Amino acid sequence: MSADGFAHSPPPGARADWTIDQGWSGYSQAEHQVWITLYERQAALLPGRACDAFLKGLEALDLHRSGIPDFARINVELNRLTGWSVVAVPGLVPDEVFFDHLANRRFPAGQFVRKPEQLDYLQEPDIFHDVFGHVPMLTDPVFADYMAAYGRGGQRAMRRGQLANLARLYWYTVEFGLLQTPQGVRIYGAGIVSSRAESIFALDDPSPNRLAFDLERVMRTPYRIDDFQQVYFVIPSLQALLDATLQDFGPIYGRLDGASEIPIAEILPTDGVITRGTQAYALEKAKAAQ
Ligand code: HBI
Ligand code: FE
Repeated sequence: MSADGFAHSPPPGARADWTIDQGWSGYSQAEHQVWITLYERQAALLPGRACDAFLKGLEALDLHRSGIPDFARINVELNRLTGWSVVAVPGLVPDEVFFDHLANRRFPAGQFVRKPEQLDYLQEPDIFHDVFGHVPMLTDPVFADYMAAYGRGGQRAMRRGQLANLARLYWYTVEFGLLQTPQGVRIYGAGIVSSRAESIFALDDPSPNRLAFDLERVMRTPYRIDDFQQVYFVIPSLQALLDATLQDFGPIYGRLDGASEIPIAEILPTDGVITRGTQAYALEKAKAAQ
């Protein structure tokens, strides 16, 4: 039973766990070309922006220019490295299905490819967002453990009605996380690394806040689903992220129950500030929308 109380049944053609066959031989040349165009744009941009674990993962899985990867091929190496595998799904799956896959080291990746006119942004994760954005980090043993721990945490959070807080943790780490390194701040979040514009904005633009990661603070912070983030959280290491999830969330959930949401652009006196943003981008967009 999912969080909204309805038992979701899988769409026609999908198995009980919502997986489908990738059908790699069925992709058209035009679909492979969309992957190639996106891959080349990001491959040119990310050295010096994406973290080492991500760049090493791209190489390890041989995700390259020739087109959409065949999951059967990349799973051999991914499995050997961290026990993870990529499974194809038709699109977003119910939370309880999603968490069960993660807890069992299966990453559910959209099987479909965005249209050429959606090159810059699409709301629903397609195969480029999922496989280029998320899968390379799963070759890193520490991050791979974090993602499995997140899946188990999600299952517990559902039982405790804490899904919204846990979704914020996912959003500000797995999707939009930044990592402090001796060479400077680098990207590990899939939502950033799979987007040309946000790969630039997240590191270079003076508009967003960049704050030191703090698990409880992140769980109180709403996020944007329709535009660039107004705040990014920076972890000191992947190990620190994993360690943060290995604690008992019980007391945290207890404190969160009474805590108010933190306005998205606010900086608290207790925050570790890496950059104090101008919020110029978000203010500009809000004014234009009036
Ligand atoms: N399903 N396929 C897929 N991919 C996701 O990233 C995903 C999902 N279902 C739920 C979900 N993400 C979010 O609610 C997570 O925060 C749990
Ligand atoms: Fe994603």
